[in-house]
Amino acid sequence: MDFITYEVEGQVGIITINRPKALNALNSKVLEELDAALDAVDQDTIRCLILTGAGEKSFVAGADIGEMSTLTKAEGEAFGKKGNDIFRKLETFPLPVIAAINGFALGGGCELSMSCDIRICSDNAVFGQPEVGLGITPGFGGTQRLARLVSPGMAKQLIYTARNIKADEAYRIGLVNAVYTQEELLPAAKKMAAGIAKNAPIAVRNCKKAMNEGLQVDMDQAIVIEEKLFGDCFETHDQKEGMGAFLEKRKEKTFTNN
Ligand code: DAK
Repeated sequence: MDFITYEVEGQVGIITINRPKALNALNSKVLEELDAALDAVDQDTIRCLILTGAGEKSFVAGADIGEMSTLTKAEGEAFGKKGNDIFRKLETFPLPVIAAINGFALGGGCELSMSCDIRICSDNAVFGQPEVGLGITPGFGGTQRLARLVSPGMAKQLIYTARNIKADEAYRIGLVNAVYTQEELLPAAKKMAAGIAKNAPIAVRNCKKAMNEGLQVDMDQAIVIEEKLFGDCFETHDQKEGMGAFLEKRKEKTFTNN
């Protein structure tokens, strides 16, 4: 791959968007490679993914403006679908995904981070949806995910004004969970990922599914989704191991993803 690197450290997979000369902007090739990288993740052994950008300046500075500038209506729709399909794949991916946002997260970059489960960032991170200044709407789910993650009023303010915000404001409005220095960011992401990876993987996966699906429906339906996924855990080895370890006062647990 030219623009994506994938490394495995223990049970954690690290996907890096690696196009630093263009501040990791998303062109079609980057999107296709990200799609292929997700397909290649070994879901039997990997328990958590980290998504980050190469270099010290940018996570992803948006969709590639050069590539987009000449699109026709039909091509624009096709480009939007390509991105949306991949972002949705990430959002519904059976493993938790932590976005380690190491700089600019603008437009499609902010939208990419919002397709991840958890966002943490470096203190030089900058977030924004600058699309209306370019004559377009956010096209990779920004109007939908930002309004769900922060308050609808705050999402509308950020999107209508196209104003960028810094890490501290992103933290204050709940867009990111924590802010670190550049040096601390990846180690913090890896530590969080390791904390997730030690837990029962099917239970973690079911929690992601329950929260993702439950947030789309009313509480009566949501609680049924949770009940079903809760019940499913009782067919797993890992439920027996987790509860067995507690009852036997054992510290070591061997979760097998079964
Ligand atoms: N696209 C392409 N190239 C980019 C880029 C981008 N988004 N952002 C930066 N680059 C390139 C620059 O052109 C420059 O390349 P060279 O000139 O060196 O060849 C290189 O990266 C370094 O950038 P700068 O020289 O500008 O660096 P600065 O530090 O001065 O400024 C900056 C950094 C991030 C403030 C600035 O680069 C900037 O404002 N970039 C654009 C940010 C932006 O507006 N991003 C949002 C793009 S809109 C859709 C689906 C999705 C979308 C739209 C439609 N459909 C449904 C069809 C998504 C839209 C977006 O993401």
